[in-house]
This record gives sequence, structure tokens and C-alpha cells, in this order.
Amino acid sequence: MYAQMVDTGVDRVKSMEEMSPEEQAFQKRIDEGIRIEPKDFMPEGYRKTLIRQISQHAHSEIVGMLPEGNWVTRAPSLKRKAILLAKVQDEGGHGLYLYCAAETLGVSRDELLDALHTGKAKYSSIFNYPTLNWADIGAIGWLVDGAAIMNQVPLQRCSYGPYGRAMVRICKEESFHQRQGYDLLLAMCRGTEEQKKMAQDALNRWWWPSLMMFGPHDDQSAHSAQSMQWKIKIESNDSLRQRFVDQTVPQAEFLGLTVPDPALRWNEERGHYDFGEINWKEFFAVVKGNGPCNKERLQARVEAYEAGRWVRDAALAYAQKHESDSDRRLVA
Ligand code: FAQ
Repeated sequence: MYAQMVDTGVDRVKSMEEMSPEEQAFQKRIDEGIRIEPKDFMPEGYRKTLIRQISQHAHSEIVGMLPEGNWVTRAPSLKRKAILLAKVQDEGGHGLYLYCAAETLGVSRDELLDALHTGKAKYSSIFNYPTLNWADIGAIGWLVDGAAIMNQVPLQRCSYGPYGRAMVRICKEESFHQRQGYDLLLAMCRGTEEQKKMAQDALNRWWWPSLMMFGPHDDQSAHSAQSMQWKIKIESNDSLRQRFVDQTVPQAEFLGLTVPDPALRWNEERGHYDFGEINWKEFFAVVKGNGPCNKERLQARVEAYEAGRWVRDAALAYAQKHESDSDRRLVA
């Protein structure tokens, strides 16, 4: 139900000699760090790969509103409710910038949403996990936004102009999101014993799914080699995941929480934390549609789309009326 059905037509990376003169000139521009803009020549595989990645990213933002939106009515204070509302709204805005960036590649928003609603397009695995207690909202901000920023900061240098530029604003907002999550957990960890237990429980459930956000190991990653040659991806899945672990473990220690990984230890020689293996069986089950909340998430998006149909119809009718009124004025 959930497998990506966008065939990008790329099965291996071409060498310079195998490329057409147009493709060689394109690759040279990329190597020189010159941005590609919507009207420039681009190989079909580049265009399709971008549509796949940007639309998956956009879908992740709007599906990502659901687990947190679930807690807006149950936030423990007016201040926390206002912060959470603003954050969820920001995620909706990120989705819109990203859909606009994808549209510059010649695909319509209706097509992209249809791919999401019919299960042809993916969104991040992380949003198929439930938010069971208030500390989960802190864990999402700290870990999920934290992982998203780690991945998105390099994407500001993506070779495709509209995507890289959308990422600049998104990253600024995500860093506030991460701080609000950490601040929420800090308050809970300095609170009662019961609150601290809730925070530990949230970390236990969100740690491994957050590490999965970076995707499969580099040697299992179908798209990395080509996407890195085209600078659609700037850093590899494993190197970003390692950086996330290195940055996050000391933050957990400061909170007084324990990362749920018995294999986790500082490796003096490597200058990095060693950590345990991800449960890839779980990752692929979630990606294929069999995670705890896949069906619920998709159903919520489809229902929201149907419920908003009258607004789209009214806006279209208004625009058409406006257009025919101005046509009449022109004729007169
Ligand atoms: N979930 O060859 P690779 C956020 C798929 S935004 C589901 O390594 P690629 C903000 C992948 O699509 C979070 N599927 O793929 C927020 C491919 O399948 P396909 C989203 C995954 O594209 C915070 C297959 O596995 N961020 O959180 C996942 O080179 C809080 C092979 O993998 C972005 O989308 C996964 N985790 O690298 C909102 C950033 N990982 O398409 C609300 C942009 C891999 O062939 C609240 N995207 N797959 O069927 C990227 O950087 C890349 O697309 C990666 C995957 C790194 C995610």
C-alpha cells in the first residue's frame, strides 16, 4: 500500500564519459556550485529525484502536524498551548513552501496530494508512532525536530535553488521548535518524580525511531550515490545519524535521562559515540505501511482534504467570477 511508485529512472551513477554533452555541462555546473533554477536544463532523473524527495518532505511536514495536533487541546497551560499551536502551524507552512518548490519542477499540487492520499508517496517513518503522553511533545521537538535540522542544514546548500532557499527559512523555525521541545522536557525533568518518569518513557519510545529518520545505512541507500553526485543530498545518511547521536547524548545527560541503548559508549579513538544497531525490520515495516499509526495518519489526511473541498471550490468560483468580471470591463 505504501511503496513509492515514482520511478526516477536512475539505476546507477553515470560517469562523465557516459553522459551526453548537455548532461556533462549540467554536472560541471553542479560541481562548480552553480545553482540550478526551474527554467534551466536538467536531466529527467534529476527532476524526478527532486520531485520524489521534496514531495516526501512536504508530506512529512503536513502529516507531522497530526501527532502533535493531537495534544493541542490537552496542553497543561495556556503558555504551552500557544507554543504548540504556533509550532504545528509552522509545520503546515513548511509543507506549503515545499509543495511550491516541487511545483516549480512541473508537477501540480493535486498530483502530489493524490500520490499521498492513494499511498503511492512516502512520508517520514517517524510520524507513524503515537503520542501517548505530554512528554512526547517535548521528545518530538527535541529529537524529531533535532534530527530534521541535522538533515536539513546541509540541504540549504542543495543544488536546486527553490529547495535550498525554502530550507533556509525552515531551518530557522525548526531550531526554535527543537528548543521548545528541550525546554518542555527540562521543565518535566526538574519537576516531580512522576514527570521525570514520563520524560524517560518518551525518550525510550522516540530514540530509535528518531535514528531511523536518517534512512537506511549508506551501503543500503538506493538513492544516495546519485543524489550526492547531483548535490540533491549533501551528506550521507550514516554521517548525519552519527552527528545527531554525538550531539544528542550530552543533551540527554544534562536532562538526567538515560538513552535506551546498552551499546552506547564514547569511542575515544573515533572521537564519536558508538551505538547499537537499529531494528531495520521495524523500519521497513513502518515504511511499507505497517507501523502503529500509518492507516490512521493517512485517513486523517484524506478526511481533512475532503472536508476542505468546499473551500477550494468556493475560492475557484470566486477567482473565475473575478476573471470574467475583469474580462467584461476590458471589453467595455
Ligand atoms: N521514512 O535511498 P534512501 C520533519 C526511504 S521533516 C520513510 O536513503 P533518500 C519536520 C526512501 O524514501 C522529516 N521512508 O533515500 C517535522 C527510499 O524509498 P523510495 C522528513 C524513508 O531519499 C518535525 C528508501 O527508503 N525530512 O521531520 C526514510 O536518498 C516535527 C531508500 O532510502 C525529509 O524528508 C524514512 N525515515 O534519503 C515536522 C528531508 N528514510 O523513495 C513535524 C528530506 C528513507 O525510493 C514535526 N529528505 N526512506 O520509495 C531526505 O533528506 C532524504 O529523502 C532521506 C532519505 C534522508 C530521508
